[in-house]
Amino acid sequence: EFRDAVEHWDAIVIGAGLSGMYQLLKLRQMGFKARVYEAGGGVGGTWYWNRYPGARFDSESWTYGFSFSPEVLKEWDWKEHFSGQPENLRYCEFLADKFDLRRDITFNTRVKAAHWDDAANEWEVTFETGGRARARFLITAIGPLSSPTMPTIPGIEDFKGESWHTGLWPHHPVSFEGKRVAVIGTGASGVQAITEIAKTVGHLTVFQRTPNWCTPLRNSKIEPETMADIRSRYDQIFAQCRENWGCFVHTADPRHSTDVTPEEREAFFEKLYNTPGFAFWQGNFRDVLMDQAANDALTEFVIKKIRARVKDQKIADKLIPTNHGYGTRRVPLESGYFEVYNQPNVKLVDIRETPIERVTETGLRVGGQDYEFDMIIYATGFDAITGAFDRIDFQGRNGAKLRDKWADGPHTYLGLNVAGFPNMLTLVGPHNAATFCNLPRCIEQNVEFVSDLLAYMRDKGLSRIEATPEAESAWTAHVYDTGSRLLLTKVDSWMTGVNKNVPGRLKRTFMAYAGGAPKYRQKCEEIAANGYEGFALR
Ligand code: NA7
Repeated sequence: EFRDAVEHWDAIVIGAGLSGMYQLLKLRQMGFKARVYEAGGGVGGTWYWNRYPGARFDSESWTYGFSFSPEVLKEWDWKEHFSGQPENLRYCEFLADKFDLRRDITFNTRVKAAHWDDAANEWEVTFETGGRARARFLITAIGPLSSPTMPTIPGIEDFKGESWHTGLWPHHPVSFEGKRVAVIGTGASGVQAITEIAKTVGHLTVFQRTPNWCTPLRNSKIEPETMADIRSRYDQIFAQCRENWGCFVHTADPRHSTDVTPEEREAFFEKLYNTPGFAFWQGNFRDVLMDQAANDALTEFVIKKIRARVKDQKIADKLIPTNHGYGTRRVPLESGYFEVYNQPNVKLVDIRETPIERVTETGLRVGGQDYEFDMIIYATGFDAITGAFDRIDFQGRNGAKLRDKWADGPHTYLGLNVAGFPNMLTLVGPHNAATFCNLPRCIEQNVEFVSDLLAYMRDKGLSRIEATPEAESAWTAHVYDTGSRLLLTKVDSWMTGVNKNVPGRLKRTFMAYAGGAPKYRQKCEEIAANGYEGFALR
């Protein structure tokens, strides 16, 4: 008689990106029988999938690596201040080797459904490839930007040339030489890809719907002496990140922009514009992302920079955002992006003026005109933060679906658990501080909180945890309340949950948590110290 084999574990982790890898290590160290199921063929999550040309950190490499292991800090050398995808993936593989993680990971296995079995007090997970597994605890490590979305334009299947999505880039090399290439989308991925592709392409056409406020990355190599210096200061660097809102090394200036003269303000903006990384965004005057007038002044400064870098002012007009101020959407960092449009073999098409009508066998029909391409690149982003949850059929107590519960926006406690979904812990989930973070810094906090919680439950002989509806409502209200201070919650973006490619994502909500990582961590610590206040435990 055929019996469907069911694997049994103490804990199942979905995803082998950075959060899943660290969670696995912690569970193993704690003596839990844990298994990770991963859709991809290897570890690394974001760095496994996003192999598009130009993909790299916008976080300083030496603030991004894990801090939990002195050995890793000692053995791993960063070679660039903002390391590229191939090296970032090697880092993830180095971690997997170092801690022998792969023996507890099942690859090429995408989770289709996860249903809570109340009688058994455990989760049952079903895979797209067939088979099932069961565990007391279910930990999602599925990433905030892991569900790529395609445009809804007709004819995508008709195209006979090569076509790729930046977030699903192939493993083989892709050449642009002598080719006519189209890129659709100008978010952080599009900006990186366009800049790199323009170096070798035959002819490039960029289809832009909304321009973004890009500022310079200013990457450089790390010489061995510099790496030695960084290594000697790791404690101090991570301590500095811990105290920072988004766990970066750039801390907002305590002054308001009106505390100084216009000349001093201009000089400060100039200094930050010339500083590598997110300094200009995260290290600016404290009011520029909250106060409209302060934001307008900063925006004016960036407009001047764009105008100075783009030769044709009609093209500059198209590259300057008009529907949102600087820093109110995720700021793409660039390395020569604006200069790309000075190249004779690069064309910018504003699809707000001339919409893409359809994809054809040979290219795109735009504003009644046919463009021929050898390759179309979709840099159209992700169904952010809740999208990765929506593609799994999560069902909690009484068959309640997570998709339905979050239809109008997320409801969570700390972005880590959902009322009605016992024993499910959501690393980097919606309304978690990790959504606005130099990620590994917040991943460490999330994973350590969850690990301590499981250890506590084991010590006390407890087998079920679930947020109370009251705690969940209070947290959700707090998330919206904190968010309301920021200009970015008044703008359409993946942070406010707007994605015109996804049905039901047209209304603005708020997917992130804007109170900052230090406040979030403190809140988590208080809750733990009070016996996991806000959770019902039994
Ligand atoms: P983003 O930031 O969501 O950018 C997607 C881009 O694609 C953006 O410019 C979109 O324009 C554009 N887009 C999306 N759909 C369409 C259609 N249908 N037609 C034309 N243009 C479209 O994703 P990224 O991958 O760049 O970056 C995601 C994050 O990854 C990034 O913030 C980093 O944190 C890492 P829109 O603005 O919607 O008008």
